[in-house]
Amino acid sequence: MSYVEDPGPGRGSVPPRAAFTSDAPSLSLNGTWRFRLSPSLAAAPDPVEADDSTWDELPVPSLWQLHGHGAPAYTNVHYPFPVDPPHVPSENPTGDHRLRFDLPASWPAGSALLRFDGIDSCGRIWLNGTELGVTKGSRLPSEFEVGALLRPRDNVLVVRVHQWSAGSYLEDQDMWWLSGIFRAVTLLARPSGGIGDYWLRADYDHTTGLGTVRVETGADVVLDIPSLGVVGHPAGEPLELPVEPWSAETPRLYDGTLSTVAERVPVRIGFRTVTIEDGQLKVNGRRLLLRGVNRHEHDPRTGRVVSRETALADVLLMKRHHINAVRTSHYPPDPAFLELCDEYGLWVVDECDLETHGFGPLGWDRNPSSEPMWTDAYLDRVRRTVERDKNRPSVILWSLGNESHTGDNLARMAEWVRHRDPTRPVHYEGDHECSYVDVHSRMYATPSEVERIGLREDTNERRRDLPFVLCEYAHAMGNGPGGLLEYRELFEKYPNCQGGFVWEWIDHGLAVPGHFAYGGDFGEPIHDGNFVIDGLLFPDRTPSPGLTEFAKIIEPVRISAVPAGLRISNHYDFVDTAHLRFTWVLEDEGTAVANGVLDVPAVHSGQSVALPLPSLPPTSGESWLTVTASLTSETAWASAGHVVGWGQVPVSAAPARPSPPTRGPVFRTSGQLLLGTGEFDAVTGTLTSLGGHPVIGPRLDVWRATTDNDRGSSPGPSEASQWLAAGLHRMQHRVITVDADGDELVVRTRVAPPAQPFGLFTDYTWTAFDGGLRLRVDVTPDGPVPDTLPRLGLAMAVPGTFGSAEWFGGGPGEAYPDSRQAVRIGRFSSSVDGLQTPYVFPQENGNRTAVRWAALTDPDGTGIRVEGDPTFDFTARRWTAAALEAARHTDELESGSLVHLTVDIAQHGLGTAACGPGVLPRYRLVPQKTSFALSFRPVAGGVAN
Ligand code: IPT
Repeated sequence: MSYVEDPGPGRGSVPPRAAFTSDAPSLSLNGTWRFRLSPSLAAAPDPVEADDSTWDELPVPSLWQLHGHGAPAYTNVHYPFPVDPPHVPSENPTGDHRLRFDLPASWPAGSALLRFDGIDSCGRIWLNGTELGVTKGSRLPSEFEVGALLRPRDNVLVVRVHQWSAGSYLEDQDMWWLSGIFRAVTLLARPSGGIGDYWLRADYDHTTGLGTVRVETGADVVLDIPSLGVVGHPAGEPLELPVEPWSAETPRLYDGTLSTVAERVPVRIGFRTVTIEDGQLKVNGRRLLLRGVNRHEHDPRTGRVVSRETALADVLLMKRHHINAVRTSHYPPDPAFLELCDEYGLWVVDECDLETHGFGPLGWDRNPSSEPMWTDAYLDRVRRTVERDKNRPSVILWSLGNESHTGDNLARMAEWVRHRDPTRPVHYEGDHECSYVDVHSRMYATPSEVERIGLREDTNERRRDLPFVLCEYAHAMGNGPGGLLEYRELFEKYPNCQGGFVWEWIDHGLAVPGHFAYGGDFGEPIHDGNFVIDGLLFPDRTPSPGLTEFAKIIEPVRISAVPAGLRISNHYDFVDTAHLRFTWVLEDEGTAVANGVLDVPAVHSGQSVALPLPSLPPTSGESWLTVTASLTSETAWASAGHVVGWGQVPVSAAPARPSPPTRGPVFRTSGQLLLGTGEFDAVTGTLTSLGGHPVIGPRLDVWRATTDNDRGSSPGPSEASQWLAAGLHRMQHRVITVDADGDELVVRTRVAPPAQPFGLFTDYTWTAFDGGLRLRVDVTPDGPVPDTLPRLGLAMAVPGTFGSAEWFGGGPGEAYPDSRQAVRIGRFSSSVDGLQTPYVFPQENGNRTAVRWAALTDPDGTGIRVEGDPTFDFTARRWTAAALEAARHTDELESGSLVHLTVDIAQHGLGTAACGPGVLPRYRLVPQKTSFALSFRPVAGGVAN
């Protein structure tokens, strides 16, 4: 059997060992290589004897499909090739890579290792004409001994990479299929008497405050930790000493050195102990609450080639959004990422490079997890994971892989891990019985399922008594996730429910001219469309509203209104609030009128204090006190002033304003009705002009451009399919009467879709007052209306010149009923263009909620203003909901000559039905008899609102 289809591990490499650097010479072989792509192994000429002068150039590391050779392809679960294990297609794109290199003059003779940090999916390697071996396990390192083959000048390194191999059956993660040498290539001199491998175990006893450090390595290695006064401590001997522990909140690392006469290795030591006690996962004696995300490695231009700068950008964004944990879904990341997790403080679930999901749709028949021919590959993969990352204090759980069902090979992996590293528990979600894992893990469980787990009603006693985590939840595809608050409440209520990891960190969109591409955009015959666009970050790492919401949900300091004033609760797992400064600002209808500093005693982890409000000056309008907790001084990951928590206390409600006297009557002219500042069409009764500005509508509207979650089924038919079947996107407006006698204009209509017996009786009652119009809308469902509506409100259009928005209400960002914790009440402004959230796959977005009033104006301040009774939601965009629904990429949305405005009394929630539970009952918009009122005023230029 060809090495490509051999289900076993690669061959020829040295045993796996820890990733580390030392003072021994090393040579990066990253750079410009020669490259030739052949359509198959059979068609690929000998790469060793080849003349590469006619080959293309290719950067290494890279993925060749992103450099004009072949094309990316995306599938989620399905293998893009016949499921015929361990065979792969004969048409197996084969990329030959060649590099000529010289050694630095100072390069020492003797042993040297050639290290590959990642080759996708299988590489065969030759140096100076001698074959070194074969790599498999795309996101795992391989090292080959090359000392005897090196020459001072003109070394020729040849790496033949196959897109498909038997290993591809174990690498069916939900991501792009991309191939190449995508992580670093390094030559490492290995001095004789040097440090081949080491395991630096640093435990912490929270009852004594003592750390214990012990180095497992070869003989004659000594440890120095200058800041702890440790000098020349021999490896193998435990050493106990008082230390500050490491945690994600206090990532205290001690710099040290391991040395022999021949080599020095810098080490960074974090003291911490992971335990499972009383059914809880603890570090240093404290229960953890994992406020985590699943992180794939992604860059919109280079794919899974992720630089240290990009990894750092991820870590900083996570820390600044209060995220404290990462699951490295679904493979070990570039080693630099874990070093950054150590340094900045993140709890890590380090996951092995393993997923066989494509067997799922086949009933798991012939699934590698239970076939003996794959056992060695499974063990090889977990061994390389654990050995590589064993020195990272941030790693607190080993995860065997993802979505590979269950089987002996997984149980064998767990057994190996437990034996090799008893200090870290084993995670794997697919062991539903929890027979070989230490943590009970689920994905996308509903809040009520989590509640049952919290109540420990499980009849499986072993599983019942384990700590519980959601390794995936809150699928962040498109607009969403909705419903995060309900999970937080459960994690805080049940000690065994220890949080989870949002799916997922970043959209995997690939940058192409004009937009980000997703599955199907490269002509793939089978693909899963935009299911790969499901992150909290847009592909370019701009935070999406979902991340802003998640950050608010998990903020470590919570500030809330209580009858006596306000409450400050510390939700850190370890630290008190002494590093924070509390400030307040009082806003009168969104304008700051007073501010100050709040004197807050240090609140311990898990504790809270109630405080009276500061003394405040009187205000005249609706006013809110906003209290903010921010960092007093700079940290490694944020500057001083970075906000870690905030809350609002209502101080005074808007004064009751008597309704202004009405100004009638309605006049009729030719084809028009005139009422106050408004002109109406005499036949349809719709407003055509307000204060001289042409307008269209407002008319009842219940449609929104469906979100990925609206289109998701959870299970059962999606909301979107029900709405579409009902025809909610094409309602017709039948005018029953237009009654224009006296001071009121009353328009009775029935709004209904074609082919359906149901409708919504909708009455519009217009009155005029000095300076504007008041509208009351009464909606009465008639007949068998659908179970839910996307939204309920009005749609209208105003001149495209009204491109500036200002409002008093929820902001600054978008919000929906089950995703609205991140907005505060204030006065905000934005361009209409700036109100849009550019979801990679266009869909409903940009809703502003709890709005008291909003104005849309031109650059001179001329426009219209809408006032709520008391509040409304709105969107304003330069295209219709129909255009938004039809668009498949952001650059298909074209601005027209109008601004389309929706003004709603209700929106349906978002939910996470794209993968997970749908909209919870309390956030569903169920049609019922509804009345609401709004006022419309023209605004004159230069006049303040
Ligand atoms: C789950 C996968 O583990 C994850 O990789 C991703 O595909 C996610 O779904 C959806 O985006 S598995 C699914 C069967 C719940």
